Amino acid sequence: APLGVAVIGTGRMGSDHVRRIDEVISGARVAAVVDIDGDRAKAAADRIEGCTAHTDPAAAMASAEVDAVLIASPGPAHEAALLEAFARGLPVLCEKPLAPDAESALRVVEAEARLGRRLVQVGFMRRYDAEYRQLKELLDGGGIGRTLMLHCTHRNVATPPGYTGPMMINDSVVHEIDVTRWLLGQEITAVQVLRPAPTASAPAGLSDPQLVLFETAGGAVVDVEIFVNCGFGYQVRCEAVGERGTARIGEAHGLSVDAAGRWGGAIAQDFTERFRAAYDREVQDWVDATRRGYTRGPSAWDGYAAAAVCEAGVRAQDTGGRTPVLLAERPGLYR
Ligand code: ISE
Repeated sequence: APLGVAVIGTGRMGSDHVRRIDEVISGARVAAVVDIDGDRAKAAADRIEGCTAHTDPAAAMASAEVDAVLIASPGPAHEAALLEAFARGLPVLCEKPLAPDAESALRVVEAEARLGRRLVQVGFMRRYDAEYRQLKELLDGGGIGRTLMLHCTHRNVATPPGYTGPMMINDSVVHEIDVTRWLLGQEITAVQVLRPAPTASAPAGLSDPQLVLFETAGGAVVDVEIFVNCGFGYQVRCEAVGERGTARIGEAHGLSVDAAGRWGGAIAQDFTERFRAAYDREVQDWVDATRRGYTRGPSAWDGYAAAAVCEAGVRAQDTGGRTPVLLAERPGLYR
């Protein structure tokens, strides 16, 4: 029988995942949807045969039709939903952030460690992007020698109303935090943030762009340009500089047209477009592993470590200083 998934939260990511499970993924079906807005939950459920609508995550998880949970509600609601899923032994794909701060993320890690087995995969979907996987394979295979530096670019077209400086770290740079830890296999030990005079396109009070610097346990240095009102497109790039060469991703532009005396192509406008295939692969891989009875991919520890680096990053934005990252001890489950 297909895996019955409860999708919690029917906002931008949640409704995209409902569509994905319904139309793209094999071996799973949307058995329940949850939203604090009952009308919105019902509207989503009505489009899918045999899908029930709920306003309370616990009620959805209690359904006999539900075998696994996809959490796509706002970050502050994640911890309670995760602990409920643990209590029922239900596997979870949890959108980032695992939890909004390091302290609550560590509580989730400790709760899962007490269970003694992994139930959580965190939604760091770049690990499923074809280009990032190629880069990881190259670095792991020693193709360019030891990695000395990463140069990363992360640009968004524009920010929605209410967007704040800390969100540049917590919502956006968090992906480079995960990518750095994953590509290098090293923890991030310190963060600094430099702020050029802001673009006139940024809303008043938002210091945009920023240059975020990481140091890693193995002595690598990583720079991240985060520019969330660049105006022209969604761009994510990464160049690894090794002892014997360099490697770049994020420059593939698909269709290129030469006409009327010009060459060029289109730039993606947002992450659902740029990372569509990565999201598909991520959710399919979660479904496949879950049906076979195990959990793999980015772990709760990865979610916690990212939250700890984000906290240091937000402090570094405020102080302008070099801010060390202090991590708790890694439980044996994640070694
Ligand atoms: C958004 O929350 C994401 O997760 C995207 O992947 C990221 O690129 C974007 O900057 C964030 O706002």
